[in-house]
Amino acid sequence: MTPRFLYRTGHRSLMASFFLLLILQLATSVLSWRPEWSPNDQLELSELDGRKLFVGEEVSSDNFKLLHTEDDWMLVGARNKVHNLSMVTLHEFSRLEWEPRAIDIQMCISKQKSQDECQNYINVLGKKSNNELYVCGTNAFKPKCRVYKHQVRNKGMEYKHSSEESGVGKSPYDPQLNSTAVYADGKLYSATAADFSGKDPLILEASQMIRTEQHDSKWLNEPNFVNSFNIGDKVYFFFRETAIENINCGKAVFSRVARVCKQDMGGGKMILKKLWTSFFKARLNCSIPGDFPFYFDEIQSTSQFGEGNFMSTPSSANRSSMVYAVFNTPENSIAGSAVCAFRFSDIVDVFQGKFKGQKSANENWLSVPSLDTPTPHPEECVNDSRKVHESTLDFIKLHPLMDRAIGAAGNAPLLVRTSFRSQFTQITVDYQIHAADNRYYDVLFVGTNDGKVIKSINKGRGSDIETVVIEETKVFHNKQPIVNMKIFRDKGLEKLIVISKDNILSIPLHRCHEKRSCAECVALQDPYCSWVDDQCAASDRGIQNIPEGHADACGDFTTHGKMEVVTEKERTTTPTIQQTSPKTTCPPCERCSCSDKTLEKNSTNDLPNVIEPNPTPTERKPENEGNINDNTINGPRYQEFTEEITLFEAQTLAIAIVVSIVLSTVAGFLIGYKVSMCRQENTNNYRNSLTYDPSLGSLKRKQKTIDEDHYVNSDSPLSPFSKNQLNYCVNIAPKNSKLPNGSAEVTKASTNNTNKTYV
Ligand SMILES: *[C@@H]1O[C@H](CO)[C@@H](O)[C@H](O)[C@H]1NC(C)=O
Ligand SMILES: *[C@@H]1O[C@H](CO)[C@@H](O)[C@H](O)[C@H]1NC(C)=O
Ligand SMILES: *[C@@H]1O[C@H](CO)[C@@H](O)[C@H](O)[C@H]1NC(C)=O
Ligand SMILES: *[C@@H]1O[C@H](CO)[C@@H](O)[C@H](O)[C@H]1NC(C)=O
Ligand SMILES: *[C@@H]1O[C@H](CO)[C@@H](O)[C@H](O)[C@H]1NC(C)=O
Ligand SMILES: CC(=O)N[C@H]1CO[C@H](CO)[C@@H](O)[C@@H]1O
Repeated sequence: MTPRFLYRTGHRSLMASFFLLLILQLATSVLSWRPEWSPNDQLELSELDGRKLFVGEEVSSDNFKLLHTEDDWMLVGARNKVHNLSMVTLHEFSRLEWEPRAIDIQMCISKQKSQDECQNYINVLGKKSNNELYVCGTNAFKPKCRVYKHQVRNKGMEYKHSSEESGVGKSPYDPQLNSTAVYADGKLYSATAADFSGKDPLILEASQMIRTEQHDSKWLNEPNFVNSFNIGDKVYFFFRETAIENINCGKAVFSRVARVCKQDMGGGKMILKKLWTSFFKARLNCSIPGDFPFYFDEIQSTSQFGEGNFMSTPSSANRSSMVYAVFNTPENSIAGSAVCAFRFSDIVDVFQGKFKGQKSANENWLSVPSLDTPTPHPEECVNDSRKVHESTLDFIKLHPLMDRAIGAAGNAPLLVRTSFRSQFTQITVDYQIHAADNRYYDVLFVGTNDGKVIKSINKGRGSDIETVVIEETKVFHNKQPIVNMKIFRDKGLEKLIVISKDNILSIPLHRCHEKRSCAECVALQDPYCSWVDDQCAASDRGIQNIPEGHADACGDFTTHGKMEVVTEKERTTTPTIQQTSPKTTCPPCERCSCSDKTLEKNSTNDLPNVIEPNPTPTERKPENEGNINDNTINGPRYQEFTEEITLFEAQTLAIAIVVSIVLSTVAGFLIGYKVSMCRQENTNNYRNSLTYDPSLGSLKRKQKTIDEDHYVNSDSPLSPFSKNQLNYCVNIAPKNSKLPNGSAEVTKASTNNTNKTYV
């Protein structure tokens, strides 16, 4: 009522306040960092039904780590404990307790470690064939391993340990260190650091103590291990490390997958004695393609391997073994995260290919000609590695790195986010979900470092990737990073178990039933859901159209005369509230952050259910009259709307005109200002870089710069732009140059002048 009074008496003060408001809104929308895609649905924990919680210790950090899952239970390593939890209810079946001895804690504290660090964080667990558990922990910076038996004793379960041994090289000393281990065929394969300070990284087979070469940066160079897998006759390790092959062009971290043969016994008499003769690694290439690909170089985690396909497929035959991984950009560059998929066959292919090598210590790493590679190819696992010829062992010792990088399936990321607010930390994949549109989709669940889970698919049917972000769920409050995720499916139950350092929670895989109309149901583009029997349900039959997000068949269920009238009214009012964004698409300002706006506009076109502050109460109302809860939620919102309608109706036109004049003035000023800023800051050298068009999730090459110019420090050696050029200088260096002098000169040139590109 007050505003209406103001209209009549004081137009000036009203206009002034409008003016201020608009400037504020414009300024914030121009300056704020906008997400480049919007999920079809956004929700918070409080909205989720059927969730369960396990909190562990209340007072101290648990440092949860998912170690093993089987049937309906899982083993979670924690501070001085292993919890055996039900995956259905998250209640604790039993627990194993293992505290460090007081004297070990004292020793640890005397070495300047904190009370919290000087606990036993359990991080390795293998289930032996006789159901005994092999368990290792940091044990107050004095790693130890034990064998535990699990017994039923008067009413409760009990764990008893039968033996204890050193855990050096199996568990890290430091609970913060990123390490991984896999128990395969009765042997433990671990990737961690074998000393107090974390300076001696290794990959170890613990029964014969076969390890990687110590302090050899060619083998492992400041690695952060992420995951490990037992596949066939080999064990695979995923990690990131400082790239030795790039060192001439500046320090950079690359992502890798390495593999060793399970039956490796180390070399013969002298060379590679007690060391792997089958350790080879390759770079993982997760990048946005282009003349200067934009790399996401730092792997954070991987999913499990599964039979899948990065694109949707019409047949259950079109799948192969895959793994998905989450990558970040370096901390001191543009903040970005991406998800890439890798085919197992592509990984194997690269390991069967050429090696990278260095003619001498200061030269570039180049492809080793096949003629210089021993036969049979050293990649093959042999029955007795001690009998391998010495010259082959010499070659293996000097050439742990494969020449080619493993390309991502589809040659591009499946999901990208550039944001300072959050980055991806974890991923799990529900492989090949059969949707009601009769296609199969790999559904990705991506965890972030601010406690959210993003659910996404690639709806693309061919080689083009078309990302759909189905929903973004805030799972943990207070921004706890997600450290593990696991899909649990049993006896009709389906859920996603989400683990942070201090909490374990389960959420539904889908929330189809919350959509009340066919249109909403289809607009969600969720392969789990479809409109069947007059409701949105988890089903693979019924009405669904994932590529389009709307289905003509829905028409019969939604359109009613009365509703359309209200929808019309709503349409006329919402623009007066959000009118700033469509108007500031500012074509002259292509290079500045204004281009975000065009993107956003497109994304709203494509995804009908996006950025609607009020989820169209009008559509729902007639359909769920019986649902009291829903009406109470929607009621007040609906009323607000109608009030605004009457309030603005009288003077809408006049005000709209005034407002648009003011707006265009302000916008014009800001755009001009931005353009001038852009001109100043854009230097010539990244004019040809590539931008990602997130509205569609597809990749577009544009002859303009990435618009976040003020966040890029082109001088920084680690900024992605300069780095890409540096990579380029290495990769392009003459591969077949037979003159050693020639290649030495190129090396020099490339180190001296980083701006040169050899094209
Ligand atoms: C965990 O608890 C379940 C249910 O009681 C039990 O069947 C399973 O053997 C337990 N696992 C371990 C390793 O203790
Ligand atoms: C382990 O990985 C996390 C996430 O990638 C990182 O923030 C942390 O610094 C790493 N820890 C160490 C000791 O490098
Ligand atoms: C990585 O993949 C992209 C896209 O396929 C390609 O353009 C680029 O050359 C690759 N980089 C390396 C180092 O293989
Ligand atoms: C699907 O598989 C069939 C044979 O199984 C193959 O011919 C076809 O090319 C595959 N399609 C795709 C898109 O992978
Ligand atoms: C390795 O051993 C397996 C059985 O132990 C045998 O079948 C195979 O022929 C052996 N391979 C070689 C190259 O000796
Ligand atoms: C980049 C992009 O896809 N732009 C599209 C935005 O939407 C308009 C129509 O709404 C298309 O013409 C553009 O190609």
